[in-house]
Amino acid sequence: MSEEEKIVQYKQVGKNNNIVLITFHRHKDLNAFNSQMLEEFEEVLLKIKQENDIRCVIITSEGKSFVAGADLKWMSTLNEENYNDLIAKGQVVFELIESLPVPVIAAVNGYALGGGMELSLACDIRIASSKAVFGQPEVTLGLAPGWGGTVRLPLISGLGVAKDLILTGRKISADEALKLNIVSAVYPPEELLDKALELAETIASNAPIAVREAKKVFTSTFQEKVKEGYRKEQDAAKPCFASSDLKEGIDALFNRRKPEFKDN
Ligand code: DAK
Repeated sequence: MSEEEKIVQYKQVGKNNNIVLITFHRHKDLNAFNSQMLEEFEEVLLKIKQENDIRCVIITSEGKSFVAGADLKWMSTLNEENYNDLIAKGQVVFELIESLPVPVIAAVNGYALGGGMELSLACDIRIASSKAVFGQPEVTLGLAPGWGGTVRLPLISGLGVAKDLILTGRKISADEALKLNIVSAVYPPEELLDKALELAETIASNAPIAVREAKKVFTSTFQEKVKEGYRKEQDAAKPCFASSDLKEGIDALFNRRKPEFKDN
């Protein structure tokens, strides 16, 4: 497959060519994560991990969606026997972001829902377009978050806000995400990428050893908490994948109707 055909594309940018810009190209499905996208993303992150000259990474997408979560068409093919393939891969890839030696900025251009919001939470810094929409709508589909949302969101926004967002499944605007400390700044859509680059250049101009060591302290301090949260999310997934409510939730979403959950 040529580079242009890939879902996850990347290039080196910036004054000294030492910033990596990763963009997702699965517009037709609003950049929802399927297994190919997760594989490609992992491959790119592993390449970056081995590079010594990179100083910062930016993750973004074009269009109206950053990442609309896990691919629900793919998810609806899973059950309590094989759901672990999905959960494990997403967890591993998002942990890889935290284990990169350089800072990662999420430039959230549009929908960041479910796994898409969790991706942004795994990044070191989040900035957003004024058109971005955040949310952890898993419970509205019959699921509990599975890619670190229950552990990273409370660390970032505080437990009360995390419980509000995860238990209601409500979507919030970029401005509300700013008020809730989920993002550091909100910009007009046409300025987002330039602002992300500006931020990346600031980081790239700082002492590389000091930046790497600072990030390493954050990662190692919270690593055990994240791993423990991941294990608990895996346990929480089992009854959800065994339930008929999950099928109902996904079917209702695709058919644009209200789900009728039966608690089984
Ligand atoms: N998966 C697959 N396709 C999706 C998608 C998704 N998450 N989101 C959107 N699409 C597709 C739509 O089906 C539609 O495809 P076509 O019908 O054109 O073929 C196309 O993208 C455009 O979507 P819409 O027509 O719906 O566009 P609208 O502008 O009307 O609405 C929307 C945009 C983002 C509000 C809406 O598409 C939407 O609500 N999408 C679902 C978003 C969502 O609920 N995301 C969270 C997914 S849950 C776990 C592991 C992982 C996870 C959880 C647990 N363990 C195993 C425990 C992760 C969970 C999630 O991420």
